[in-house]
Amino acid sequence: MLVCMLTPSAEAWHPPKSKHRQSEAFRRMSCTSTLVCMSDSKPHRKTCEAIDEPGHAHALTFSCYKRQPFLSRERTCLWTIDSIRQAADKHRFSVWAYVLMPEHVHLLVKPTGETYSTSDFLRSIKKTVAIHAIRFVREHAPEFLSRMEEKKGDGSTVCRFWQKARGYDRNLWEPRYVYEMIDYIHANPVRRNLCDRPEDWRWSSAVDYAGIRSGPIAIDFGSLPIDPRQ
Ligand code: NI
Repeated sequence: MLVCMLTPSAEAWHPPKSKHRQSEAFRRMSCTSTLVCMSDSKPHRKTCEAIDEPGHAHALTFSCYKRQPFLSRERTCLWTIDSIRQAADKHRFSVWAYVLMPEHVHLLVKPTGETYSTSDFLRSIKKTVAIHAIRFVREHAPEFLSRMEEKKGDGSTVCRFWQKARGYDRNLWEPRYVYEMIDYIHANPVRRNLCDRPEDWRWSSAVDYAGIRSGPIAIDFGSLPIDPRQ
């Protein structure tokens, strides 16, 4: 089904072929490489193109420019949270799970419409955060600007908050894999020893799932499939 080569550990995230009648869109689906963020010690530098297929959820991963920890500041996390909320609203995506790590973001979303564009949704998130961040740095921390600058071939420079590559996008449609992905997303900060329990991380939907409180992004539990493991 997928053109990309998979490591054994990555295979776990790909739903079995036999369960899904492949559409033409899926046969055309290609991954430019193999990323699965099984280990956060490795950069998320690879990209994968998925298909905007009705009824599918999308697991998205995108990174800060040159994988720098731009999301280690509260203000950038708040901009990103706000931007995800607005983009979800505008592009009609339900948010199922998320985590903001210091240098990357994992997001599991489910489009609510029959037609949708994950690219437009993602672009909308990234653009808003980048505008805020670059404006802030120019005004308040110009010494930081060089870390965001990319030199172009013609000698000009552009400022980047996000890695230029679109990031990673995986289609998910089987409940079992949806819930494995949710657990995987929430476990990110624990694997990195940033906290003891997933729900201790401020920038994550783990608190919503633990029933502790509502986190900063509303999780659309109503649209989630039933957890087959229960
Ligand atoms: Ni990760």
